[in-house]
Amino acid sequence: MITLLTWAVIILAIVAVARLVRIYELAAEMRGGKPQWEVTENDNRMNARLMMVFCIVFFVFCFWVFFITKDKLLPTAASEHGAQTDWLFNFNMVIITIVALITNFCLFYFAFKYYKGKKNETATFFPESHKLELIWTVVPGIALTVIIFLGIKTWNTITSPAEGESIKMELFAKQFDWTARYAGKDNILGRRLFRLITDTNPMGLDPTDPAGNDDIVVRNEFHLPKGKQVDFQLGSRDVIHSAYMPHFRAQMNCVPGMTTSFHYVPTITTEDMRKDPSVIKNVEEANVELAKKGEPPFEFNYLLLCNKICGLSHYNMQMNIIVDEPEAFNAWISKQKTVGSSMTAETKQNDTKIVAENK
Ligand SMILES: [Cu+2]
Repeated sequence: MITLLTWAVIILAIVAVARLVRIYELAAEMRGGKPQWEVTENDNRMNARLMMVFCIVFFVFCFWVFFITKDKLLPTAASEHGAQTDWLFNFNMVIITIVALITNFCLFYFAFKYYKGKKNETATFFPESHKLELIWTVVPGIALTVIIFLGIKTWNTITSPAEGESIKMELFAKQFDWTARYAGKDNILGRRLFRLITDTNPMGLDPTDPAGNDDIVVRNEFHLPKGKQVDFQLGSRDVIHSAYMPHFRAQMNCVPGMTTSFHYVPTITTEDMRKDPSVIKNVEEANVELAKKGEPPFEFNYLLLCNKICGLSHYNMQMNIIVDEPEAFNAWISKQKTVGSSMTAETKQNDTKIVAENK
């Protein structure tokens, strides 16, 4: 409420000043001063100087905003390719910043420098210059080619099928939660059939597929081993969702009726990431706010989020990811129940019947 009142006062003050200036102008004209539409040398000089003032204030403002918000950007990349995409992002930002500084400075500086028109002097007539056109075509052309080439090269390595040894797993989306499934000992994910989806078999896993027996289904959180390639297969039960794992710089759509994929190598364990200065700072800040509200403090966790607005509880669609050292990961996964051992006999029987009917 106070802020609303403050804004109202500021806006009214601006309006009042504008009206006062107008009254002053009209009064000056009535006293026989210069007509208000006449632009004098003084007016031009004033505007030229204001151009330079605006240019400097604008630049300072941009750098200040960047400086105060840089900690709010994503923390250190926690995957191998994440370091590459971050490098690309920074490379692009440096080029953009340099070009923006030069072009915007020129824009304001020339308005400042040439505010004074000289009598009997006309502007140079400059209809065409092939040299100039060649420069402004070739230079941005080369810059864009370099940027696009580096971008495509990185994109292709990230999105190409996983090569070599990898842990296969599936991230399955539905309104409004995630389920993670590991391919188990055989490293082959069992079949899913949408006709089998029921309350007791929410993913529609096919009990007649032997590859699915050793699969492991987990909810709430899933673990990943550090330094091992993880090959994700992504699916959706209802609408388009998007699996977004910001710390690993990974995002891929989950589309009903088709399978998409993404693979990456986690490089920092959850434990080590909690010691990262940028993470510590943000967690401390957040905990100060939580303490004010009397809520318990929280600890950093990697997240799987949904990044497609998929319905009412979209905002709540998240799952924690724990990156462990490989030994700890193996110990954790060996304790999880397989699909074969957790599916009830009744579900198995019903689903086997449905599969047979639909053959
Ligand atoms: Cu979603």
